[in-house]
Amino acid sequence: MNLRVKSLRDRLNELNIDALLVTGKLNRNYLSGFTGTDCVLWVGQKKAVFVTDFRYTRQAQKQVQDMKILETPPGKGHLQSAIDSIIDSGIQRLGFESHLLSHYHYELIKKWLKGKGIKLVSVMDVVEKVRMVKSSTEINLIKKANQISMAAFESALKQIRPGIREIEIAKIYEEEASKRGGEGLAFDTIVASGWRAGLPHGVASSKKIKSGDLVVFDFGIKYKGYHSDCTRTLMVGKPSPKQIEIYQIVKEAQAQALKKVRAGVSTKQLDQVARDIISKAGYGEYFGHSLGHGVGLDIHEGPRLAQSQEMLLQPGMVVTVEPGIYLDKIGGVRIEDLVVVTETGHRVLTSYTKEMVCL
Ligand SMILES: [Mn+2]
Repeated sequence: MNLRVKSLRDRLNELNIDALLVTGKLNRNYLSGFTGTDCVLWVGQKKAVFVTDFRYTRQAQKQVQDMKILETPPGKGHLQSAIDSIIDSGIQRLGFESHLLSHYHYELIKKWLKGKGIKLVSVMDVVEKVRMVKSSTEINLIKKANQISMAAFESALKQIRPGIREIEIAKIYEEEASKRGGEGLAFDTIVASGWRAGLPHGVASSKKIKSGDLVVFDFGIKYKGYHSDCTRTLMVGKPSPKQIEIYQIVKEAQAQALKKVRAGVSTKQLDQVARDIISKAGYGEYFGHSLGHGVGLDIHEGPRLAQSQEMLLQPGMVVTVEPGIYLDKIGGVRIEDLVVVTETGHRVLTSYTKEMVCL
């Protein structure tokens, strides 16, 4: 039984649609189990249809569960075949992923549906909401991605010294991750040193690391489609009082927010815990991003731990907790853990110390 499809079916009624047309790549793969690329699917209350073409039919027969597999003939697009099968199925209200369907394709669908008595209904983040709560299989894949990533990080860390370039450190991390089974990067590795540590997303550059630099190292990989995400900030040489001060504030904000992560806690409230600590210390305006985000098939997915999102955490969600302070010239600090939400609290996956490490 395909539980993911079942969860989606449970939501169709409240959305007032008979079926959902799924065009987003990660959503298609998530619902069907298919790991290839070209396909479209739709899920109705009684029926689910998966459309691919000759190149993928055999793979789909092996991977796709509880869906009728349709092979689109050469010269006809997947989307059109999917719409044809919808027309034949008696569906009246068809939901589509408005955030993942291009205007061009929307217009095409409208044309194909003309006079067929089917209403197109715009919906958003329906499958994404199902994806937020991970199964134990998914959590194990994220754990594995994280293990590989942490080991690669600890190797790369040993090479940080004055004179080496940020990009060299990033490459060492990336190579070490591949050697251990990593299947690509979750995002461009951030190694941001000195003044560049003040750039929240300072992707590794040719800048040489020097003594007196804080180094923000934000890294993650992919493993069987799932992502890992971690940040540590290292000190090269002797820290200044200001560097120690901002490090300690971020560390405290991270620890206090992390402590409160458990099922039933509001995402907005968690962000507030960290924000209050940083603001009271006088650095509120230098923490210009939200506290964290969900991690799964996508590196940034729901739930967002942010002022703009009021949602209660549920067991099985996997989120980051990553406050930061970013200053001009002096640089910045971010500390990020990847955690699994449980009924009674949370499990931290990222393992490296959060004390200030001076290299
Ligand atoms: Mn992150």
